[in-house]
Amino acid sequence: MNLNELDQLRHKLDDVNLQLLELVNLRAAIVQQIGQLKSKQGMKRYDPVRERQMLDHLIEYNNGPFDNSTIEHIFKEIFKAGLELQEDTHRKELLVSRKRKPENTIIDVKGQLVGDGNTHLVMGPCAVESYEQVREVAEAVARNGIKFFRGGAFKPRTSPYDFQGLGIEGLQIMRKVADEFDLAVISEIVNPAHIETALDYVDVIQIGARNMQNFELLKAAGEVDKPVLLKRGLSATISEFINAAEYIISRGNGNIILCERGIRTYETATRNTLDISAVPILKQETHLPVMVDVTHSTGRRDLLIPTAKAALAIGADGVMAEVHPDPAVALSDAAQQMDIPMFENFLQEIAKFTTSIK
Ligand SMILES: [Mn+2]
Repeated sequence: MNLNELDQLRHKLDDVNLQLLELVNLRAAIVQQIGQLKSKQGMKRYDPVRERQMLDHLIEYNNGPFDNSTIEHIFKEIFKAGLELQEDTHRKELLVSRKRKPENTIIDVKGQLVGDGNTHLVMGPCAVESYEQVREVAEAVARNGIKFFRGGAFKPRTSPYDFQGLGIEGLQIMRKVADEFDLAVISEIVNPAHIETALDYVDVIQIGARNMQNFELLKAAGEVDKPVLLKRGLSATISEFINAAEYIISRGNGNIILCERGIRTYETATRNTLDISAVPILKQETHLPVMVDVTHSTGRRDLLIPTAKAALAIGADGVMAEVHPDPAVALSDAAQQMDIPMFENFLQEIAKFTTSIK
């Protein structure tokens, strides 16, 4: 083959490519017309029987050199691209995505604007154990100008024999104490049937890591008009996390705060591995505020200050941590809760990294 012959063949190939391009786009235009007709008639767009017929027809006329399975593969890709073209472009973009809503979502919780660019701290005990225990922490939280008060009444624990929380009574204690100090209550709800009841007691419904894909719970939280703090699942990818939030917003409730709380990796030095880069990714991909739970992501008191600094430096809207009057006797997470002097030191240490804490 001389060079001239190669050039000629290449020219031929270029021409064929252009013909294919034209034909593929012609096919796409016809597919779009079919899609419009089908949607007018309320018919489903994907028709596997029709697709099978088209493939059989092609194979019948296939004279090679491609074998039938290759032809089938190539045309399946063309069919798929056509089907994707018919899909509503809006439906492909999630309601929580920045593409759908470029501006930040700001959530008003008793006058506190989460997502407004200021730092919001969420502090309180792991679990509600008694009125006195909760009150002691609330007093310290309020004294330090913090407005968000956390405390678990329902505790989904790894072992069924561990303390499971005080339930509704725990929510009642949280509300009573929060009202005394003018705090906003964040507490976890684990059962869709409890969402309605919780509205009387909490200002923010927390959905915990273990329930991130409890779809019935997500839907129930989506149907009420109450902000939701959604924690990332233990082994959830960022995409799964975002889709969990989509379950809530798709039911009408767009007041969602995302909370990175560490993921399970092979590392054992910390209880979980804090995925710090999840914060800017979530801020870029969604319009929702993002917080970081430094207690559960590390499981270590000595790491609370540096991880909180990192969270704020990387752009988190808030930090969550656990405070107990006497962590040594706490009924849950004894090893990682701060006592009150430690908590006050924590606030001083991170002060440089916070914008006005309100
Ligand atoms: Mn805890």
